[in-house]
Amino acid sequence: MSAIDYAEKIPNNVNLVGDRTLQRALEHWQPQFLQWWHEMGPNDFEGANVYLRTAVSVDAQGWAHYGAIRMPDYRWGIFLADPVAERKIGFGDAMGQPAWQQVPGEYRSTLRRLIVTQGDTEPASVEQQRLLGHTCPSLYDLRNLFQINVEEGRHLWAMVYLLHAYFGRDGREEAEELLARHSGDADKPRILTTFNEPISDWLSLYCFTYFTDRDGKYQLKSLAESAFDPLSRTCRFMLTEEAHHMFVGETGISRVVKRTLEVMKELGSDDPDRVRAAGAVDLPLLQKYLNFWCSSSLDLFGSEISSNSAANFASGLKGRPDEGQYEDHVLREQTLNLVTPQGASDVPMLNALNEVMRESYLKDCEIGLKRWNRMIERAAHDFRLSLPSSRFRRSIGAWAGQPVNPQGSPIDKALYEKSMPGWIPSEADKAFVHSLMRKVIEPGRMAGWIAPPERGINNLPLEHEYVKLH
Ligand code: BYC
Repeated sequence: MSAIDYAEKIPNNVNLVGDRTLQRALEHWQPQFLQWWHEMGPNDFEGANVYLRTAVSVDAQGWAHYGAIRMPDYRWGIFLADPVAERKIGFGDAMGQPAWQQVPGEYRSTLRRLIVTQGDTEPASVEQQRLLGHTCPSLYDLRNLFQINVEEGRHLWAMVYLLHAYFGRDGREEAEELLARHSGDADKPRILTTFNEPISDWLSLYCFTYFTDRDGKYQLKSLAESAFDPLSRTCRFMLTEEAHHMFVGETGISRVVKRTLEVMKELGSDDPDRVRAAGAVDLPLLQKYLNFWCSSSLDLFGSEISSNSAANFASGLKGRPDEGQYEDHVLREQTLNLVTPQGASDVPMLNALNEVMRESYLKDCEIGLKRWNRMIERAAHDFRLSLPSSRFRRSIGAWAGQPVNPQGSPIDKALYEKSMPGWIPSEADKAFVHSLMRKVIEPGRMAGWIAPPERGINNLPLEHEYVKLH
């Protein structure tokens, strides 16, 4: 028999070998995935040997297995966190009942849609980042980019497994569509707006991994609470990998701030023009990038008032991140006071859950801001970085299209439009940032606009050749 042994080829802990139909379905999809990776992934680096961590099992020994490999040989596997014995539904109207091992018929299309929306973001981000390798600030950063890319590919596998295993023919069709939509494509774009924005420079990459991957953390945490147990287990394992992506964002921005402060010290000036002339990112420019990616990512939580979020919670499909921290898991009696452009009103809590999640997300985002501001303060500068208001530059929800400044105050529409190039990167700002993006590939060296990281990967020295290009 010439049948491929998928138990060998696709590392998994879902007993693929015991389900021939599923095996065949994935056998059909795998070459399409590899073709997509070849066309839409970081394809100019297919011959490079990259020091990557690969998950070969879900336990502490196996989930971060390091070695130098070519990216097309990465072993994209299917891993679910270990089952929790006799797991019960932890929220909503069916609270306390056994978690579902199969999809209940009445929730089939909603659940499929949630999985497809989540799945769509994963290949989208790889597409967004596909050309960044050509302008890497160091081999260390290049390796981190590729680590993120292969793991987003694995997260796509995670969602495709669910579609194939639990949604029959519809699921298989959706899995094909996940490879047919493309980031920024005029005819077949990705589902969520942020994933159609170009990421054409590394400052954007650090902001994206800081803000957008953090949205991923919140969405995955809320899906990890799901009554649909296979989804819960998949998301729990994905979260272990997600942490590194946010680390790249947070440390990336820290290193930019550090380098800028060094340049300001050398110059004895905080004049943005002089900082730029010296080849660094002035702090007001960094603020604009934060404004752009934070406001875009805030849209990913959906509308402030959402009947979808109410239905998803009540039926047990999607909970709140870390549901266990709350006392009331049913929320039929609670309200939340929400301010919209129409004024303040009490909204049933179930309908306000997107906003609840957005608020806790923003608190999490503040942590990095505090760290960066402490660095600026220690260097004796008055400038402070800040998060834009959640009303600023929104495209989804109650504040969509409202002229509001980054501090959250409604302003005149003409003034709003005139001020926008001062709040988010203008064409000139982007051109300047692009001018800084020059490939640095000597082991241990860094581009002039970013400080070195504090340590290398997996206890290796910074000078290690993390990507062998030839
Ligand atoms: N852009 O009731 P509403 C990640 C649509 S990131 C375009 O307000 P709901 C990652 C919405 O679909 C995490 N459309 O919102 C990060 C709906 O359409 P229908 C991704 C949008 O449904 C970095 C309508 O507007 N995870 O993992 O409560 C790298 C009204 O919706 C947007 C998920 O998305 C938007 N921004 O919540 C790699 C989790 N927002 O139904 C990966 C799964 C809303 O009226 N998805 N719409 O036609 C969900 O939980 C929900 O779909 C959403 C929206 C949170 C996205």
